[in-house]
Amino acid sequence: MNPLTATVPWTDSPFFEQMLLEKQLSPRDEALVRAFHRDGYVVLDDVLTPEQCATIRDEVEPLYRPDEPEGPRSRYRVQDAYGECPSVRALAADSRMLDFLRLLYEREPFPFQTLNFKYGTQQPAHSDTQHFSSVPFGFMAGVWVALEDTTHENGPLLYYPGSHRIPDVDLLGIDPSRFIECQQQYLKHLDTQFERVEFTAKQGQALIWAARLWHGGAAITKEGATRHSQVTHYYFRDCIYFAPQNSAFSLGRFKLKDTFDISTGEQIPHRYNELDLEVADAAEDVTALRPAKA
Ligand SMILES: O=C(O)CCC(=O)C(=O)O
Ligand SMILES: [Fe+2]
Repeated sequence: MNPLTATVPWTDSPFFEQMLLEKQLSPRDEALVRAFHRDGYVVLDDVLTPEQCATIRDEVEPLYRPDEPEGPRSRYRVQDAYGECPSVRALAADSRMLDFLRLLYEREPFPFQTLNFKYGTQQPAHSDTQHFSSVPFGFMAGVWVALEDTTHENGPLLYYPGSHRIPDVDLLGIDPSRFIECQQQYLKHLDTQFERVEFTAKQGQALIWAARLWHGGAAITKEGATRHSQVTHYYFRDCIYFAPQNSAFSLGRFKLKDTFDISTGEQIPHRYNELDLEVADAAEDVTALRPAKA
């Protein structure tokens, strides 16, 4: 195991420039990786053709539930449509995305969740590590793909370049409601410290965000306007996967997330780099881990 990348993705490392030099990437890859390091996200063009976007939209359409305002499957959102829709699964498992994530993280990525949206989410800005985190920290990424053009009117994705440097919230899992409160404190400062960008995406474009990049959905200002899009969330191998709310991760107690690679169905074990782990103690859903006995 490379000690420089044992605790932090190399794109987030203070030694980034030196490591980049050693890799001798193509000018295109170097520019993309440098942008990801600096801004916490990168945009890729033409990931899908208009026909492929239409296929995903058509396959997912019957899964929206017009009578459900919120929830994993609702009038505007379908979680894990990959189960029913081959096109959703194919995008999640797209080898160009996996190759690029390998380059950014130097670890084996696997998709563990998909979200399809028919309308803008209008979600307040957040870091996805609020829901899914990892040890070592930062080994999670989201890939957002426009399945139609987005404008300032149809509730575009918004994000704050550079906000991936804001540390994670750790309240030791004492009171989950305080977790949200703490995030809201961060939110108040975001607009004063970081530029707020609305992503007016072209159909087929993808935006890859680093685990801690703050992002959300802007307001829909044209009533009824759709904003078809797909998000795939990726973890990377050889990490502990956990939900920070209800975890006391600084004390080594995790609300673990059992994850599997949605492209293969393979369950991915919690590991710490090259170390196999076993449960040391489990109480009320909170688990302590220890190195597995050989
Ligand atoms: O598409 C959006 O508006 C945001 C989605 C999001 O935050 C996510 O899937 O993590
Ligand atoms: Fe998110």
